[in-house]
Amino acid sequence: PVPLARRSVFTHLLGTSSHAPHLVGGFPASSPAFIDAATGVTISRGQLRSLTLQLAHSLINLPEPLRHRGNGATTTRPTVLILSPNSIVWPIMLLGASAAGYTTTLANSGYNSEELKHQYIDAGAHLIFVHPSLLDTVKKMLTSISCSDMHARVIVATSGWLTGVPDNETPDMSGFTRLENLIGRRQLPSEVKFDGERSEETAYLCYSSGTTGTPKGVQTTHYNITSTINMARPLWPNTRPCLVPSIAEVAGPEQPDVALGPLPYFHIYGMVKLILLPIALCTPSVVLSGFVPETFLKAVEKYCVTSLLLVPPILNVFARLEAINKYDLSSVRTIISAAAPLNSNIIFAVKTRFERAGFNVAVIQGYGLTETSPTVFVLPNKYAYRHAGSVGLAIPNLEVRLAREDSGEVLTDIEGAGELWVRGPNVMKGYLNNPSATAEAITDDGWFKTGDIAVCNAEGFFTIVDRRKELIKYKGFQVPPAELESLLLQHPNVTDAAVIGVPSKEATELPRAYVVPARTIKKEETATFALGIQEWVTQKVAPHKKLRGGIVLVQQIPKSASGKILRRQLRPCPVPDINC
Ligand code: 4UV
Repeated sequence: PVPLARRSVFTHLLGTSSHAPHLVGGFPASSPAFIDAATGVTISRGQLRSLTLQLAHSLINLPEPLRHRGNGATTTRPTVLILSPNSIVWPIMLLGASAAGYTTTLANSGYNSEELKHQYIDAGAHLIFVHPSLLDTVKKMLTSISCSDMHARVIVATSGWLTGVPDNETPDMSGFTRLENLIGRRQLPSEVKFDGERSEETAYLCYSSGTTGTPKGVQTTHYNITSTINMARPLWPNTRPCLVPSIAEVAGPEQPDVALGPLPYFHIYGMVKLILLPIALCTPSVVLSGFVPETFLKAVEKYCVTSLLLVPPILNVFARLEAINKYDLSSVRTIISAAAPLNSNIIFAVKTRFERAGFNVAVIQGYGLTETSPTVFVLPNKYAYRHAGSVGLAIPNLEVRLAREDSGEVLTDIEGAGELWVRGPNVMKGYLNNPSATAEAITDDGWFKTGDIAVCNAEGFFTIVDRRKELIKYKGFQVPPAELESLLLQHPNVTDAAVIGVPSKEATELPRAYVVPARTIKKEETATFALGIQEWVTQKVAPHKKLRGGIVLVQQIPKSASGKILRRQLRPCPVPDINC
């Protein structure tokens, strides 16, 4: 086991002592923390700490009514929502808000105003940090809930003041507070007060559908985060190096580690692996928004990136990408894939493609969930080849077991497949305002049921073989079928619907709807009818939830006696004759 700490996320990562003010979180204040790929602008650990404290100070000193909106949610903590693609100001917002004692809820930057409204209200948020390009979505959302003091609730997350590249000013931005207005000019406290008791407070609130239903707020506490960081940290003082490596251990001490990934910061994978863990390890993290292969490879070459954090669909692109030959990628030592299953053929194809270009990389997998903050398993580099396809070993301090899906009985036969249960300090506190979903997910004695089916070999290496839960993963993004089903039921021509994921090489899974039409559809009009529904859904959802797997018209949806959709019966459904 590794030592765990009951402190705030801020103190854990950016704490300093008056005896050693040149150190921030134990590393030199002058070390680079974040590098903006587009401009090369770098913020050091010292700057990050100072900017974070300035923002926290401003948030703490906001007038009382702005700190507590109380829009019906049961949370008493002030809560800020971030809606932004990746940008260099993200770490400042993320840490500044938690240093101020706020809960931060992270919204998918592809959300439309309706999807955003659900999260804003459910999380009990009262402030919003929004990227200038998404201000319209926020205004529409706040107008729809008749917000009377919009200008006080919204902070535009400008970054031009830091990068020197002017933000795209729009007339809409006038009258709103900009991020730089909350930074600078203030006398700062040298530390943020935080006692250990408060480490059970919610620091971050990402949304996950869990095993069933619509997205729920996952209450990730300060303790969950400080634990997950320590559990993933490699050579923690006074402990022996553990078998499971972190980014830094994999990269080795001789070359400074540099991390890069196209992962969105609003997802737990991006937040922890590209923002929080790099700070803890003093690993510069390169900030990039979106994935354009050549831009990505250019950044790898320019910033001598050692660790790439990816999702399977991007590895799939790499497996075929000729452009790999055009760049000097010799700095790369590890490619980590997580968030969805990765086929071992792709692992070998990527490794071979890099080898042909003259670069030797290890391609490994991690496995985790929003609810486990996130890491559960990592495959150590040295086993990358021998155990390709496995998600690896459980990280320290975590207990894992495989249980029978139906009875919860613990499997003793290690060859058998069972539902993966985990227990440890990185397991969430529970779902916000949803005690029944929490009780379903976490047993009385603290075991969290992942909803994934796994096997374990005699050496303790786990492989994910199936998913018990409803969740669909499109390019690593969660698509909750229940959300699409309830939307489809609002369509006047639909009487019943079920949504499942169909396998896709490019995207892992594509959401497909099985729909019972409200009237008889003639054979020749089926394509138009289905297309109409597909387009109707497209207009109402974020891009990752589009019904890219098509629509299948059926007479009825298979259901259990209690009315639960029997998704497995839809799964082997032969290629439909009525499809679009
Ligand atoms: O809640 P979520 O969207 O969370 C994630 C988290 C990914 C990780 C994993 C390891 C890390 O170290 C890390 O930093 C981030 O995706 O979705 C959770 C579900 O995604 C599937 C599985 O069904 C989870 O319940 N999933 C995640 N990783 C894998 C996976 C994997 N390697 N193989 C198969 N399925």
